[in-house]
Amino acid sequence: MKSLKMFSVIGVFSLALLAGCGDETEEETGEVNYSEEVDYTVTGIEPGAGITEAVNETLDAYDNLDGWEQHESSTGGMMTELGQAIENEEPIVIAGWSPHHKFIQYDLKYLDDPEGSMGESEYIHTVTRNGLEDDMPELYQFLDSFAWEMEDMEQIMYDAEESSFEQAAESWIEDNQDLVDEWTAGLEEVDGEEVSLVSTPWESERASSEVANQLLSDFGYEVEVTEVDPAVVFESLATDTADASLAAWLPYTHGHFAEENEGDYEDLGPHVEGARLGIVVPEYMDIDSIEDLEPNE
Ligand code: PBE
Repeated sequence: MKSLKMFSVIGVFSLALLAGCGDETEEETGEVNYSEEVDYTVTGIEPGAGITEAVNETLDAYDNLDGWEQHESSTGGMMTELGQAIENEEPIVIAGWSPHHKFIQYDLKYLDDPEGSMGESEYIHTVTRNGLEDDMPELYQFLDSFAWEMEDMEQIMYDAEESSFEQAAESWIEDNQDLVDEWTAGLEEVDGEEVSLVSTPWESERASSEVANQLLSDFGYEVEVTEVDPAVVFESLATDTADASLAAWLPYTHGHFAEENEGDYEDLGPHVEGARLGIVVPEYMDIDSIEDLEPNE
């Protein structure tokens, strides 16, 4: 299908050349140059995010992205620009990831990434400081059991848009009592034992931390959730300034922070699979691959 379309495009183009009218403008031929329209810019998010670095690597990895830049701002800023572009049906190229409610809100697609520079399958891992298993075995057991699906996280993120993470997590817990009972099976009531969870400011991590916070608080733990940059998540565990985190995107997004701190923290494995980073565009844009973008020459 795709190659047929290619042939006909080349066919029309060479006919046009033969007829001596090869200097038609893009508008006359009905072809749009999305790359020019987006000003050769990927709309990115916070400078400290793993995805920001992945986008920079992507700009280096593809020859056709010569002259492109990433506009770093914030997740809120990116979402505002995305919303405006979609309202006006204009092209936009963003740093995108799942799970995130933008995929429920809008029709978006990941561009193919033949160089794999945005990583492949990602998992969100539970990580702890060394020694937590000995110090707080029940808490460790709970963290080790904590595992769910992308849809669970997306549900909370989506509901939180209309209410708050507190309320969204509370109703998710109510609706998923069986699963939650499995996680908390080994927990005994404690009297204000302190737990310090370290997290990042993105919605997926707000969802997971809030669920853990509410469940542990119900058992009498005094939970503190601190939101920091991904680099600091790993540092806090390695220096024993935090007990645990549900915010480690691996193997790619936070891979180098994990490497830098190897041996100084413990990885309990993924609590969710199916996460992903990518270069994302609205469905209405007629391109499928990062390679369909054009250099700024
Ligand atoms: N994210 C969401 C984060 C992790 C969670 C993909 C924007 C990042 O570090 O890139």
